[in-house]
Amino acid sequence: MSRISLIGAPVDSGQRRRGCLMGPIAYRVAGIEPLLAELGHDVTDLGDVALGELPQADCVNPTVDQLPETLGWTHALRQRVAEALESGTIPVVLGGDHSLALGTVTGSAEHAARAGRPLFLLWLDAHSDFHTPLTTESGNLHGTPVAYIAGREGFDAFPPFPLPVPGKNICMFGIRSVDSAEHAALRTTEITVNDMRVLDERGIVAPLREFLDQVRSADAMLHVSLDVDFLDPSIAPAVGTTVPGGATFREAHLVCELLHESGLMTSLDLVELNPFLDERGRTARLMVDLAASLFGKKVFDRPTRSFL
Ligand code: 6HN
Ligand code: MN
Ligand code: MN
Ligand code: MN
Repeated sequence: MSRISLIGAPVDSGQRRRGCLMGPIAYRVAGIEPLLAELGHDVTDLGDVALGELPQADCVNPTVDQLPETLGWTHALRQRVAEALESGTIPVVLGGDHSLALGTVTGSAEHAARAGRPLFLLWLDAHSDFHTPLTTESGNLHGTPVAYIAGREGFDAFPPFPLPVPGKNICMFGIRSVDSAEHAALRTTEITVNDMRVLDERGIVAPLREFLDQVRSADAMLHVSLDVDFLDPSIAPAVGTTVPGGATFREAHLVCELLHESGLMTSLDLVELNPFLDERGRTARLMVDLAASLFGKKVFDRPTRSFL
């Protein structure tokens, strides 16, 4: 049994296509709270985080869009996630676009530093989100959180990241769209980039086990960030940045089931759902089902663990 805090994060400032602000409501309508409670968890919905007063902010790169809004969300979500962890619960953040991870992972890092434990990051996404505000071409800040978390330069407008996460603690799955500036920067790091080619060749189990073994032996906290576009657009159309060739229904569930069996996840983001682009709620429902898998839903209870 886990204690879970649902945190609504109607963040829409990290990109220019409106709609992600409806994400938290869609997850609630799709029944995330009763589904997790049915699995035996103690679930509290903390409601939506409000965007406080906006800071004054400017960036030398004029294409950067909605910087004050994103800074405001970063501040508010950092606090909320740190508080949820402090109170002994697992924060499950209902997004909102991926710029919200600038705040949620900061909150996790702050808590990990206080607890004296390392932080690991699992990034499930079509994109590497490794731009800085100086390298982004689109100006959309949802393409930047991993760079901030890893301590890259270029985030002068943001509060310094509490304790940058070393590249060897960061693992990406599902990657199939990386801009050239991101590619060049990623090559200088120890971040594990499991692109779709790796999944095609090795499957998802072996590389995920390698990563989780490291988390376990480091007695670390683990933040998981799940972007809708990790999934193939044929099963998850409700996202503004679809890329063909994504994870299948079973690959995605398997990742979630294995994560649950590991017992290692300490915080979770569900991001980039744009309900305005959905087909009769199917993407929202799939994301909620994946969250259920992450918290122990399975078809059949095996007498022995299949993974560990
Ligand atoms: N996401 N690399 C592209 C850009 O605009 O910087 C796409 C970013 C997608 C962001 O996956 O959350
Ligand atoms: Mn917007
Ligand atoms: Mn993303
Ligand atoms: Mn993405």
